[in-house]
Amino acid sequence: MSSSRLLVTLTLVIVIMSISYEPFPWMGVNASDVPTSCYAYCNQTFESRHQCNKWCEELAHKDGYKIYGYPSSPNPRRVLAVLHEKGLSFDPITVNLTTGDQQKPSFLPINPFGQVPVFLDGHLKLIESRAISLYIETVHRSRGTKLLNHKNYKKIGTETMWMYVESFEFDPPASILVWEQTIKPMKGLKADYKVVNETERKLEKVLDVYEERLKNSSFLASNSFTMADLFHLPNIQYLMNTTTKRLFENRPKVHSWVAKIMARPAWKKACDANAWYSNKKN
Ligand SMILES: N[C@@H](CCC(=O)N[C@@H](CS)C(=O)NCC(=O)O)C(=O)O
Ligand SMILES: *[C@@H]1O[C@H](CO)[C@@H](O)[C@H](O)[C@H]1NC(C)=O
Ligand SMILES: *[C@@H]1O[C@H](CO)[C@@H](O)[C@H](O)[C@H]1NC(C)=O
Ligand SMILES: *[C@@H]1O[C@H](CO)[C@@H](O)[C@H](O)[C@H]1NC(C)=O
Ligand SMILES: *[C@@H]1O[C@H](CO)[C@@H](O)[C@H](O)[C@H]1NC(C)=O
Ligand SMILES: *[C@@H]1O[C@H](CO)[C@@H](O)[C@H](O)[C@H]1NC(C)=O
Ligand SMILES: *[C@@H]1O[C@H](CO)[C@@H](O)[C@H](O)[C@H]1NC(C)=O
Repeated sequence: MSSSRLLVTLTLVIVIMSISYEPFPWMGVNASDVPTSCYAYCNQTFESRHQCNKWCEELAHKDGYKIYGYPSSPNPRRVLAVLHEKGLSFDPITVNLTTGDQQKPSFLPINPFGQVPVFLDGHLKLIESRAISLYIETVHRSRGTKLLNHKNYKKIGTETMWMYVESFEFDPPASILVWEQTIKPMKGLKADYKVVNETERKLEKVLDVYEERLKNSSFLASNSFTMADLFHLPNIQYLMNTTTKRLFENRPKVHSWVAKIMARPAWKKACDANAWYSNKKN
């Protein structure tokens, strides 16, 4: 077969495929699985594919994001902070954690771990606040605050490293301290000060590392605010209302970092219960 005949045949195949099949038959993509605001997603996956962009246009903002959460609970706030940084709306679905709604048979099929947040984007369901945050940032990379680098491998490496430091070094002691000093008293239980004392020693070791790092860098992963900083906010917000606050204040660089990240308007909105209830669509 000559190369020009091959070209004609190939073109014909492509034309027939694109008129007789659903968009993206090669990917097995279900139209209802495409993210709400799918332009960025589309461009990332199918660079400059006219068909995809057209399709996105029809779907964009057809469905809103839905988030199961509870206004005062720390982990959903991580996702809310990302949504507000990106300027995205969402439909809040309140799961009353004080009455144990997260363990009810109606909620367990939604998240068998019995926890919030749960995030819905059409047919896509995600749990784990950090995974949800990364999904939103990836889909909406060119919208609102740029929370991660998506191009430079070394920057991606450094940002990923600090996100994991938060998850595996900072969060374990910080969430124990929040549990003992904030959640337990709310449930009418007494804090165990032996545990608080031991756990504070662990947190101090982490904050010493942060203090050194922040001598060289305005924020943990770079000189601008990133997802790595944002991930810390839910625990820090609560710890600043306990005696553990002094561990942050005793370290000047950590102290000013905390002040900067807590002052972000998106974070204030994430902590505002009224914003939770009034966020139905922009
Ligand atoms: N690793 C999960 C943790 C989720 C989590 O612990 N959520 C808390 C609220 S902040 C919860 O639902 N607690 C209810 C329970 O465990 O009964 C995430 O980051 O999303
Ligand atoms: C595609 O979406 C429809 C709802 O529009 C759903 O019923 C169907 O199960 C989905 N198919 C796949 C393969 O996910
Ligand atoms: C995606 O591509 C279209 C067409 O090239 C462009 O108009 C649009 O701004 C792009 N969107 C994003 C989020 O980059
Ligand atoms: C959760 O339920 C309790 C007890 O019924 C109620 O007092 C509280 O206001 C509810 N919280 C929210 C956020 O709806
Ligand atoms: C915490 O532990 C240290 C050493 O283990 C001890 O010296 C200190 O008194 C304890 N503080 C409290 C408040 O229990
Ligand atoms: C801070 O920068 C100095 C000079 O560039 C370097 O020697 C040091 O290792 C850096 N410290 C950290 C914690 O990155
Ligand atoms: C701070 O803690 C006190 C009691 O320890 C509590 O009454 C108050 O509501 C808390 N404030 C916030 C903003 O959580």
